[in-house]
Amino acid sequence: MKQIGHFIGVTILVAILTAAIGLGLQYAMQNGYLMPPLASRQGIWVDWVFGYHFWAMAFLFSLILGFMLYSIVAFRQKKGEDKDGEHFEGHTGLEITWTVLPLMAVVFFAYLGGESLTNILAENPSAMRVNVTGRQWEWSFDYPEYGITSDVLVLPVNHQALLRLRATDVIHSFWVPEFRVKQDLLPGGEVRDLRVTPTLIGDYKVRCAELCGVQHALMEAGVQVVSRAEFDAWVQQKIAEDPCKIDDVVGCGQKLAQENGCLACHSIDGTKIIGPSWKGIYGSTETFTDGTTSLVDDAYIIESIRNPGLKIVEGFTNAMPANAGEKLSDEQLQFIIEFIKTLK
Ligand code: HEC
Ligand SMILES: [Cu+2]
Repeated sequence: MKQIGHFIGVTILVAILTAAIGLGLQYAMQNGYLMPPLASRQGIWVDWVFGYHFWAMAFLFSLILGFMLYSIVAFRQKKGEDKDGEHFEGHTGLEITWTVLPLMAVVFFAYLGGESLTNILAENPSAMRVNVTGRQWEWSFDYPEYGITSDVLVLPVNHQALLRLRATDVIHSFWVPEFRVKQDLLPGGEVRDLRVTPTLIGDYKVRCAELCGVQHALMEAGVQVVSRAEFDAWVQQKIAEDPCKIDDVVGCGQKLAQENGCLACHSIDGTKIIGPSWKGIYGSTETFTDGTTSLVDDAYIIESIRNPGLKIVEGFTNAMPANAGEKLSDEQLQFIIEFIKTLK
């Protein structure tokens, strides 16, 4: 009889703790203390699953804490009591309970996971495509439907974007916390898809969520969710100011160097980053690790881009990816050379 009393006591305690902690977590979640504001339709499903997880966490935490607190008080050592407590071994009913209940819980969460994944992957046939490239250590965004490229991801609100993700060097990961969803970018030509329907106008940040080298922590880009009208105006402006569309050879070279990630390793102001600065190199004489030298002219620059491992500039390592310039045509290489020539 006394046992039933203890059981009721501890059950009430666990229930109260679960309710208090669970409600606290729900409150914290809804008021932005646990996660940044929700800004995508896909994220609704992530938060939905999180909501259940918080209850599971509150319950399991309370189960341990409740039994512990209860035992500390109810079963504390009484005056004059100096023997060991009663010893028991095995309890079939208890063992069946703690096998079956967790099994049901796991199956329930598997159902929640499947349900939310189905909704997160739901395709909208009119989605806008954006090709996202991640490389050490920056992002670029191509809009094939408009022929524009940007280093900021601009998305119209309430319109599904189909992000087609790829990496050129190592594994990166696309993550905008407000969108909740996350997807790795793989090197080797494989493209991964991520669908995002932004729901909240505002400025966010995409950050790389996969350790990808020394400047991993700095691998960020702006994300702007704007109205449809603002998006259209942005596209028009991008087209109008594209130097490659208005025969500005030097400007186009600079843009290509930016878009192809060259400027992440090559400064234009003399600073040494991963690779040699481009300032003043055109017409100078370069010394290589094997002691040989070469004049920096068009042919040398083309060779350095097409076959970076051939000659390694003294003081540097063979860190330039062999495919750094794979997307560049011969004509585009010439634009980059024209740009390098201006960096005196
Ligand atoms: C991950 C860093 C990295 C990226 C990205 C990169 N490079 Fe390099 N680059 C280097 C390093 C390191 C060297 C020096 C070692 C060598 O000669 O290969 C170098 C050398 C060069 C040189 C010879 C410079 C000199 O002073 O002799 C040229 C030209 C060049 N890169 C052009 C480019 C272009 C164009 C791009 C973009 C399409 C690019 N690089 C992208 C790291 C990089
Ligand atoms: Cu990265």
